[in-house]
Amino acid sequence: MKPKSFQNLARPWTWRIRGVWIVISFLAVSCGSFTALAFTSTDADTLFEAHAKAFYQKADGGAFYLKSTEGNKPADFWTEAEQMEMVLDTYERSTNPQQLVMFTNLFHGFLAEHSRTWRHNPYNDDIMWMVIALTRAHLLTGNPEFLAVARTNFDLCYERAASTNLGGGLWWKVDVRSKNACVNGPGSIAAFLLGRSTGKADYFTIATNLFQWERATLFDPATGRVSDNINENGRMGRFALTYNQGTFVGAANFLGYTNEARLAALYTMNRMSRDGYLPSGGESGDGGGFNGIGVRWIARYMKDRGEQATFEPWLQKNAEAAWQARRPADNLSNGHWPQPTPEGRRYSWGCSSAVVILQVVHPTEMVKPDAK
Ligand code: 7K2
Repeated sequence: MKPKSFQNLARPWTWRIRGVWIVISFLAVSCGSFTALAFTSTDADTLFEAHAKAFYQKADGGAFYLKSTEGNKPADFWTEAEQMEMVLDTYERSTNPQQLVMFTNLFHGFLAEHSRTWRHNPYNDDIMWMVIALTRAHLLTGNPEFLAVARTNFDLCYERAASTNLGGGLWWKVDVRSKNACVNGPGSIAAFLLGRSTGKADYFTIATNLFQWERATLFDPATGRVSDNINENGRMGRFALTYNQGTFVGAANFLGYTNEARLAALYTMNRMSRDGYLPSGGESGDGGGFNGIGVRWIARYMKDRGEQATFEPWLQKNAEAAWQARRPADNLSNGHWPQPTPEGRRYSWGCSSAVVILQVVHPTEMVKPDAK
C-alpha cells in the first residue's frame, strides 16, 4: 500500500501523460486526413465528376459517354449501359437529382443511337445489361418510359435466348453456340427487377429458373467459383471473372440464396484478389469495368445481409487504392489500382470501375464540417 501523499501526487502526473497522448493522437489523426489512404463521400463525388468531365457529351437533346479521351466515338452498347448503372450507383449514394437528369439524357442518347428495340444486336447479354439499368432507373424514379423500353427488350431477348438445351438457361448470342454467365446472371437480375417493377409473378419465376440453372451448371459449390460459360457440346470454360462472380452474387442475394452469394463473394475476395486487390481487367477492352460490376453486387449483398465484418475491409482497401490511383491532371483512375494511372489516352469504361467502387463502398473517413 502506497503512502497517501504519493497517491495524491500520482494522479495529476498520470493525467499529464494522458494529456500528452491525447495531443499526439489528435495530431496523428488530423495529419492522417491529409496523407492517409482514407476516402470520403466528397472523393466519391470528385471521381464521378472527373469521369463526366472527361467523357460525358451532350448531343441532340440527349447525351452519351465517349469511348475514350481521344476521338468522338461513343462507348459500346453494353459499356454505355453499365456506365448508366454507374450514374445510378452515384445517385443512390448522393441522392443528387442532377444525376437523374444525366441518366435521362443518356437514355435519350442511347435510344437515338440504338433505337427503341434492340433485335439488331446479336448479343443477348448486351440487352440484359441495359434492361437492368432501365429497370433500376424505373424503380428509383417511377418513369414509365424506362420500364416500357426495359420490358419490350427483355421479352424479345428472352424469347430468342431461352432454351432447354443443356438443361435451361440463356444462349449468349443469336448463333446459339454457348450459354455464358454474362447473360444468365444479368438475365436473372433483370427478370427479378422487372418482377419488382411490374408486380408480375412470371418475371420472378424466370429469375429463379435462370439462377438455378446457373447455380447447377456454372457454379462450383465447393469453391464459390462461377465458370464463364458452357458451350453447345457441354464443354466448360472454367475461368472466373469478377463481373460474373458479381452478377451471380446479385441474383443469389435477391432470391434469398445467401449461402451461394457468400461463397461466390468469398471466392472473389480470397481466390481472385492478389494481396487483397481485385485483378485488373485491362482498360481498353471489355474487362475494364468488370470490377465495378463485381463490387456493385457484392457490396449490395454485404449491406443487405449485414456481412460487413467479412467483406468491408477488403472492399474499402480496394476503394482507397482506386482513389489513390487517380492521376493529378484530371482525377481519372484507370482501374489498375494500386498502380497509379498513367498519362495519355484513357477509356471511359476502364475508368468506370474506380468510380463505381467509391459509390458503393462506405467511405473510410467522414467529411470534415469545414471541408464543404
Ligand atoms: O465470351 C464472352 C463472355 O463469356 C466473357 O466473359 C467475355 C470476356 O467476353 C465475351 S462477352 C463480352 C463482349 C464481347 N464483345 C461484344 C459485347 O457485346 C460482348 O458483351 O471478356
